[in-house]
Amino acid sequence: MTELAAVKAALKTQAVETPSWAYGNSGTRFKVFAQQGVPRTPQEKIEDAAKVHEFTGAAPTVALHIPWDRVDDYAALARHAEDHGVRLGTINSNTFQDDDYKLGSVCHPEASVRRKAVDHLLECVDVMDATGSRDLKLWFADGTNYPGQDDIRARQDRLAEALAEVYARLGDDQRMLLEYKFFEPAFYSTDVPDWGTAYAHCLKLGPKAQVVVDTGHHAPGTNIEFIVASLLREGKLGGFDFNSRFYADDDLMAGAADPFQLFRIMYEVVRGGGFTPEVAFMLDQCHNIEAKVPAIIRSVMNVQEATAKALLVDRDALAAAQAAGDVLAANGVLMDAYSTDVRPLLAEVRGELGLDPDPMASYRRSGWAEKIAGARVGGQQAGWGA
Ligand code: AOS
Ligand code: ZN
Ligand code: ZN
Repeated sequence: MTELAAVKAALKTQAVETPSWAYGNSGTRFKVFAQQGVPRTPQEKIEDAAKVHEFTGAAPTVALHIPWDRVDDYAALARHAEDHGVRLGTINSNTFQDDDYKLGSVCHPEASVRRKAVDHLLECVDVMDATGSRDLKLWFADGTNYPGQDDIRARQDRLAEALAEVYARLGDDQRMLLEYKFFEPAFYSTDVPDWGTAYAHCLKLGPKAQVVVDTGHHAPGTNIEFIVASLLREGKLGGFDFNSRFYADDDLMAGAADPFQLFRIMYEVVRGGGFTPEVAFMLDQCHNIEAKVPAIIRSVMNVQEATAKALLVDRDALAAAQAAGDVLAANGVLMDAYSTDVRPLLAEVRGELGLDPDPMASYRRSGWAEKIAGARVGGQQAGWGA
């Protein structure tokens, strides 16, 4: 196989999971702008996700969020997905949208609230059993707003206890992905603020516990690719929540704010052997002012472009320059790959997969946007920004 053939073959295997909540209305605490044609049910969110897959060929699964996507029959929902050419993916839990969680969920000082939170997480594993999902994604809004508000260390003990109970409930082929975020909604201390904390908990729990890196959850200037390299080295990178940020947890389209950063991350993924199904590539975004389905198509394409560039890095030339201590040559090798226009290559890959080379244009031509605008009245809010 030529090198280019190997790059194309790898690109054909790429799978980016899209989040059900990205299809719903969303906004900030200032305003949620309703859009026409927004899904009213989990089934309709899946139908939109299926469109993203139909035109990109690279988004075969859709993540669910419980309770936003709660249904009576999850097996039937999984069949609905399959009927539309996609599968249900990661199950996202919610221990942040209930009055009981004002002081936290699994880290709450009161045992009864912790019990309620853990029961919800266990319910999420029941859902996974029914949907056939592999991963449970855990993001905790837990933390404190004021110094002295609660015992930081005791909260870690409560967290460890809760995680251990959920871990014990996982089936042989199931995993838990622990997500970290440095602040928000808590403003003084967050109980899982960084990859070190997530890693320490996952290490203690065992191989079915893995860290998930949400690209928007770091302080400005953080070298995210270093975190990715380190987690991969330790066998603890479970996946990504891709999105872009300019300021905080902006949840803009992946690759929109800083495509160079996305490339550097994908390079470390490729370099570290992480371009495998063991690492879940997910989007975690909200499209507040732009049309949702095409924004998600664009995001998938942005991830594909960063991946293609990462795969094109001449690793031998890079290693040689690095070994020779040739700083500028090494940097040049990386920049050559980043500066390559990979759009023709991806168009070719799509053509070989029997897809239209231009997903955005083919989506526009499909008439789906007009169809859903006419058929769906009273679309659902994603759950954010209420
Ligand atoms: C919150 O900031 C996180 O990024 C999450 O991954 C969250 O769990 C997701 O947006 C769905 O609840
Ligand atoms: Zn996230
Ligand atoms: Zn987030």
